[in-house]
Amino acid sequence: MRGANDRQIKITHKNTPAGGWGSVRSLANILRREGVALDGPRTLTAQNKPNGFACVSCAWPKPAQPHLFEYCENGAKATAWEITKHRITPAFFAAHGVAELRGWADHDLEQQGRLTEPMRWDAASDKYQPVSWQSAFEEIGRELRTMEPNQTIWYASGRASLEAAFMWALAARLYGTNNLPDSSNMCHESSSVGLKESIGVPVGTTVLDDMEHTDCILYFGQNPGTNSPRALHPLQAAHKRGVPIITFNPIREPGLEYFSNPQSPIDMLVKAPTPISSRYHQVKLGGDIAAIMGIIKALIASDDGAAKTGGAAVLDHAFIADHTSGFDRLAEHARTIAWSALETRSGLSQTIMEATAAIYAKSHSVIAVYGMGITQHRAGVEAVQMIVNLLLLRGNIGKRGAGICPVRGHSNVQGQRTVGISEKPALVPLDKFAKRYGFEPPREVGLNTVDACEAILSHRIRAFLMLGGNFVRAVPEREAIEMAWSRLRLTVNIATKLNRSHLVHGEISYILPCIGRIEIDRQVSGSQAVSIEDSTSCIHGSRGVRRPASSHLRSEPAIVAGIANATLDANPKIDWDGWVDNYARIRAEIGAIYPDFADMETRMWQPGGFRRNIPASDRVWNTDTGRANFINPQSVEEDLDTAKGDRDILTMMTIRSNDQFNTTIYGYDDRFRGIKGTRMVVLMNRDDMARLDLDEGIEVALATATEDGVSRRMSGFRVTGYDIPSGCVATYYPETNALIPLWHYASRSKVPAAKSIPIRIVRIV
Ligand SMILES: Nc1nc2c(c(=O)[nH]1)N[C@H]1C(S)=C(S)[C@@H](COP(=O)(O)OP(=O)(O)OC[C@H]3O[C@@H](n4cnc5c(=O)[nH]c(N)nc54)[C@H](O)[C@@H]3O)O[C@H]1N2
Ligand SMILES: Nc1nc2c(c(=O)[nH]1)N[C@H]1C(S)=C(S)[C@@H](COP(=O)(O)OP(=O)(O)OC[C@H]3O[C@@H](n4cnc5c(=O)[nH]c(N)nc54)[C@H](O)[C@@H]3O)O[C@H]1N2
Ligand SMILES: [Mo]
Repeated sequence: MRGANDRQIKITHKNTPAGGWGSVRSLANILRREGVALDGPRTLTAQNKPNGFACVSCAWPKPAQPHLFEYCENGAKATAWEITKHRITPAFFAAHGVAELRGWADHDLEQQGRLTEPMRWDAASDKYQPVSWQSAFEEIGRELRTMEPNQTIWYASGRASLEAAFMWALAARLYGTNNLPDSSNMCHESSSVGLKESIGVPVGTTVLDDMEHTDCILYFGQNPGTNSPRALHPLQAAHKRGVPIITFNPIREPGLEYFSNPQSPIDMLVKAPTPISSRYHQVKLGGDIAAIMGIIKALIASDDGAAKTGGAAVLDHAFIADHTSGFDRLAEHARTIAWSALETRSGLSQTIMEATAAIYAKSHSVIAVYGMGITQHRAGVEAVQMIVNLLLLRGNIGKRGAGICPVRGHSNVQGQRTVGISEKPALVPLDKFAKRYGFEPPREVGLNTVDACEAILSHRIRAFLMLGGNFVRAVPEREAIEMAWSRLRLTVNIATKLNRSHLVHGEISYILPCIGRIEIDRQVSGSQAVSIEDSTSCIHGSRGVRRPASSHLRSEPAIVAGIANATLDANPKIDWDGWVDNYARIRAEIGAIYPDFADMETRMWQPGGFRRNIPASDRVWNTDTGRANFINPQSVEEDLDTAKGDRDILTMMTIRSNDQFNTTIYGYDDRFRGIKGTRMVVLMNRDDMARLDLDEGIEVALATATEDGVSRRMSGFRVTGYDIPSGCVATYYPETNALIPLWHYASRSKVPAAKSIPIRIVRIV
């Protein structure tokens, strides 16, 4: 095994621009490592192409006119990871017991390659042993039939197709539960809750075309260089058009500073990367609400001034009058709040907030883009709504070149919610399900991710079924969760790669390996296509191009059908096997329940996909007031996350490196941030280091600074000086998830507040 000790650690303290030769080299290395250096590049040419496959990495939209190579470094890495030549066979599990594998690093587990056969954990030998699909389904069905439906959880990570997701949600409801949490509960649920209240849709309002027609882009807490690199193309184009791009982020993310397009020979040769952000403001962690309030305060002051002097209005009063509700309360709040409070909380000066307001006011059409830096705080929902407030002031929703753009994570996470994976029955057309399939769906609210963790900790759950993902690694409170997990009666993991969740298992545990989206999915009626919905609500067809990693694999729809057949009573209106024979039949069912999806069979092949109806994009507001709501935030000055007054308590964000996809760790380098060979760093402001007497490079422990009687502590972090606001630190996710209390989440959305964990640095003596 490759151990941490064999790696050379090198920290250069230098940011590298996104893209460029570094990106080309990094991709070549990974293709070589996965054994696909020769045929991998051909597969990549089908990525995000009409009639090709939709990238398995992020959810950034796929343009109608794709580039010759419509993929980025990280999308290509995700492809290489899935099409790897490496395999985990039953011989691997015979050689390595589960207790031993639990000691392996996450990277090493997934690096073993694709899972190839269904496996069942054998208690006597503590090993996973091969099992037939039939007996796997029979035992799972037998067990589930003995349980109360609400004692089971049907989790989905956001990658599975619309077809698989629809079947998964339907199977869970026929079985009798709305316990359908998904990765979105840890991600953009703050958007789903916040946007629904503000503008009546739980999703963004922009499409790619808006990027081409915008006059100004505001970027809050999202890191496109690493997490949605194809966004750098439209950003680069916008920059070249002279569009101001104003970024708010505690750290200077290289992808938001400079980009060298690896697909443009000129960019690569002239060696001068294009700047991306025209202004970069290093806001304090959780300081966005205050920063935006400052911008709003400046806008309202100018508008009030103009009203007095008879000058041109700064706000779009006609839009505010015709389309919105709640303006006066917000305006009053902005007028009265003190600049000093806003400066302290945001870490930005009044001048910066006023200058941003001036640029915003000059721009006809403004887009606000955001990500986890906004949603993963205790006030995550309010932060989302604050961005909407800013946009509404000048009618920047529902006009070309403007709108709100949450950047979703997993490639189909938004789509899974659209077709029924939700713990909230109010969001699902249950009556239609009841009518079409002749059953009474459960009506009570199910468990979201945090609730599911609580229920597991209090031993109320007997079975956990996982359609993709790595739940135990992704959630907070890792130690307690791992301990409680082994008390589960049944754990079922539908997966492509081995991960920690498979090793921390229940009394009966199965690994059910599935084919990936890049692979050819052959069923009775021939090779099948699937579909996904991107961050801009466009639905795309996707067709695999590679031979499956093993002949024993089954598709996700086939596995869901296997579990459903073994668990549920026969239903004459549902032909699980027939649906699997021909996925067009599943799409017909989706279309029958969700009218937006009618005729998706042909429309999903339209270049750029087809867009669902998003009423807010047309200024139709499905909210409680029938208008777009300005929502006045409660917590502008207050820091909900970290106790005030104690300067030894720092606020920690957990971030992604350039070499990972969530809990999948491709490697130990973060090229963009100049960190090589390790992920066990704590990035700190140098003044804080001096104040706390911490030298560069020393090893420290981190302890969660909460007073709930639980001690959460991890050691082995290397102090690393970094350009980050004082009082803030950064570590990598998922390593530090053990430090996040389960109760530390966004109010109302319950998204774990993974970007604002109060911690203390503990010297090791
Ligand atoms: N290659 C790759 N691609 C991915 C993923 C991956 O792991 N690897 N993950 C996918 C998934 S599921 C998701 S959800 C997305 C995640 O994509 P992002 O939303 O970019 O998530 P993070 O990497 O967690 O980074 C959040 C950014 O917010 C900043 N930030 C943190 N706190 C604050 C704050 O209080 N205010 C502001 N303004 N900024 C803040 C951080 O510095 C960082 O730049 O990416 C998806 N795409
Ligand atoms: N501290 C901290 N915690 C976080 C976050 C953070 O920023 N900080 N981010 C949160 C976010 S935004 C998210 S989305 C969650 C992610 O949580 P999850 O979605 O649960 O985790 P992933 O790491 O994306 O799941 C990886 C696993 O998915 C399986 N897989 C990959 N492809 C497929 C496929 O095609 N089919 C199937 N069936 N399985 C597949 C593989 O076995 C792989 O091991 O983590 C959250 N946790
Ligand atoms: Mo995510």
